[in-house]
Amino acid sequence: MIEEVKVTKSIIKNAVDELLDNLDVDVVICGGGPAGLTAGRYLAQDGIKTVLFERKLSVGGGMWGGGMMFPKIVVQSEAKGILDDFNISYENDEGNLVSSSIEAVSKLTAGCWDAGCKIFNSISVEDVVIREKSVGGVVINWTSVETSGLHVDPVAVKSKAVVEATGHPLEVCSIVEKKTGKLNTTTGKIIGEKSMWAEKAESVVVENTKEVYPCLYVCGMAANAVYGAPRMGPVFGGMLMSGKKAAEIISAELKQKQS
Ligand code: 48H
Repeated sequence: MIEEVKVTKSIIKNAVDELLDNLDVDVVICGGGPAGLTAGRYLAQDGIKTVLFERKLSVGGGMWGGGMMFPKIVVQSEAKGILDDFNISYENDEGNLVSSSIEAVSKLTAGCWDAGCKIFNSISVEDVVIREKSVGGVVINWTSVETSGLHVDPVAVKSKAVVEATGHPLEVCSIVEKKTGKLNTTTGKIIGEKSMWAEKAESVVVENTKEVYPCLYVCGMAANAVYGAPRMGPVFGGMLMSGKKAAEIISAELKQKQS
């Protein structure tokens, strides 16, 4: 029998239990765009306890809209293995792979979830936890608190590593730059995203995927923005490969620390 208060209790109890289970984890991913979702899948698949916080109701970031709202994305052939891992279909169009942005977001999300990465939506990362000279977690609040401008203190989540995957605004790096004054860039500061040059942007995004501050790893569009590289328009292979690389370096780092 469906009884309203029972429904209410089921929802609140299960949601709170899930959040409580994910307050002390191996990795926190900030942002559920293509890079964050890809990182989440490969980390969780490797047995690493991973949680992803997404500001909006829906994950997927800038992928839903394809290019100028034509719901197609281009993925270069180097990233074909990742499309295959997520069972995302594609057409080969003059050497580039073309997929539906709707199918791609849905399957990246399902792949991330099925691998065991916990995804929490409507939660914004508004700060980081700092221990000595490294990042030790994130500070979160409901997005609705942020958007309504309420003065409500946030809460903290502990993790061994944090992934900055907030895309163009690189919110986590901005906070760390402001509060610690030193990132692992040539200037110690955010260098800033450059104008479009797809070929160059895609060739450097994987290289720019690295530890930008102790225990803080940057991937996706944020990686090019922090290291002063160009944007690439609706080409998404670099986002997928960057997310995968972030997972690989963090996984190797955590295993080394454990041994
Ligand atoms: C929680 C947050 C916060 C926060 C933001 O923008 P995204 O899609 O980022 P990527 O790097 O996975 O992919 C970039 C790609 O979509 C893109 O924009 C490209 C390729 N542009 C090229 C061009 O030339 O323009 O996703 C970031 C996600 C979003 O869903 C945000 O809502 C979320 O992060 N987010 N989540 N806490 N503080 N800030």
